[in-house]
Amino acid sequence: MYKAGIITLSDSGYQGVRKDESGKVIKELIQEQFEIIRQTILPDEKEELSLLLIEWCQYCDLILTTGGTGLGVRDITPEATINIAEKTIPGISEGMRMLSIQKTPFAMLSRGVAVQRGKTLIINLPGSPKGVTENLTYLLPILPHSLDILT
Ligand code: MTE
Ligand code: CU1
Repeated sequence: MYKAGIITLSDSGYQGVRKDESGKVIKELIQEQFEIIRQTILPDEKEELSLLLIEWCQYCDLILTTGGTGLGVRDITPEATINIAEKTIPGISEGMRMLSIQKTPFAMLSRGVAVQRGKTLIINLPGSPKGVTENLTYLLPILPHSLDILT
């Protein structure tokens, strides 16, 4: 089984004023196919996320983030991810937006990226539980082959 890490980016989730529904949804959706070895909530801080991604890339084959992909001043997930990336994989994020735009035009506002660092695949999902479910269900079938190529 490939090893996965899940990171929720949310200032309010980090402070404990909001429940982390999206992180929970990711866990439920992937736990049969992946061994989840790390799961946490971070505030929307670029440097903090970049450092954690670098660390987790040593242990995880797949890292999924949720939240912080929009246009808010505090939304820094794509930038923090690109900062530590070796390659970007535009097709994954293009596919996610293509799918999501058919459900809501607001999907145009998600700036999430998918990248490779070492043998790890990192994918930014939007913050809402609905967005997570829609995108991850669509993505799941291509993940095993993507990871086979990386490792
Ligand atoms: N994608 C899907 N599939 N479903 C959604 O409801 N919401 C959008 C978008 N992507 C949405 C979606 C909205 S409203 C925003 S603002 C962006 O994701 C960014 O969300 P985030 O900042 O929480 O990551
Ligand atoms: Cu929005």
